[in-house]
Amino acid sequence: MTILLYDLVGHDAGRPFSPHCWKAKMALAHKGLDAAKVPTRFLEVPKVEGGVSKTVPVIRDGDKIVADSFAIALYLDEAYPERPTLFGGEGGKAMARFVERWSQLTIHPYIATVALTDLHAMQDEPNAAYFRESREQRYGKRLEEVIAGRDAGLSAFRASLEPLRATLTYQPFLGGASPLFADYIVFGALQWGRIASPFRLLDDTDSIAQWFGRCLDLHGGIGREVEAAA
Ligand SMILES: N[C@@H](CCC(=O)N[C@@H](CS)C(=O)NCC(=O)O)C(=O)O
Repeated sequence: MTILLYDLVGHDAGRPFSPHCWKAKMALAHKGLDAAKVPTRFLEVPKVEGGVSKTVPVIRDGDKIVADSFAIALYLDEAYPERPTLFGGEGGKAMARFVERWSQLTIHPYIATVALTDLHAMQDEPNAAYFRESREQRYGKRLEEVIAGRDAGLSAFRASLEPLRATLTYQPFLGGASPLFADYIVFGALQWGRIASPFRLLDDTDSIAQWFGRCLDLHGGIGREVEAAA
């Protein structure tokens, strides 16, 4: 039976933007599993599969429902052990958790501040109102005030990626010679920025931009099915 993936979209269902949903999509593709995407708007998230989660991604695989991108990757590796591994074993799972925390705590906050108004503009009216209210409550200021610091923060952001840049001098992927879920974690964050906002997070000559290009090419180039924001 085809796996269902609830995938966050705005008014254009052809431009799914969520970093965590991208992680899940890359994980499914890595395992060679077909998934039917269910376009889901912010206000629909609490109703997914009878309200199993406050967030997407959520997948349904037969009777099994799994929420949270990391839990989905763990589930897929356990349920489909004969297919290519996402973690390369127990140690790989533990280290992917470090990459997930690093991405969440170091990469996500800056991309969120860059893309907030663009993400708002991607929503239809009721979802835009929800997005503005929930995010302005979270940040304690207007979206426009949050993004005002993005130019000033760019060089610090690029410098904060040095651990990734330095790692890529040893190996083409975080997973080594080929990608693992750790790559998709960071990919998801940068793909979110690429789809939501024309703001240039990376210089083209940056080795991270080259690694990101390699990730966009993976699995038949699924990452390129959605064009970069212009
Ligand atoms: N730890 C979760 C985070 C998922 C998450 O934050 N999803 C966001 C979209 S990127 C969401 O569904 N937000 C719902 C909302 O803001 O109402 C994961 O990795 O799946």
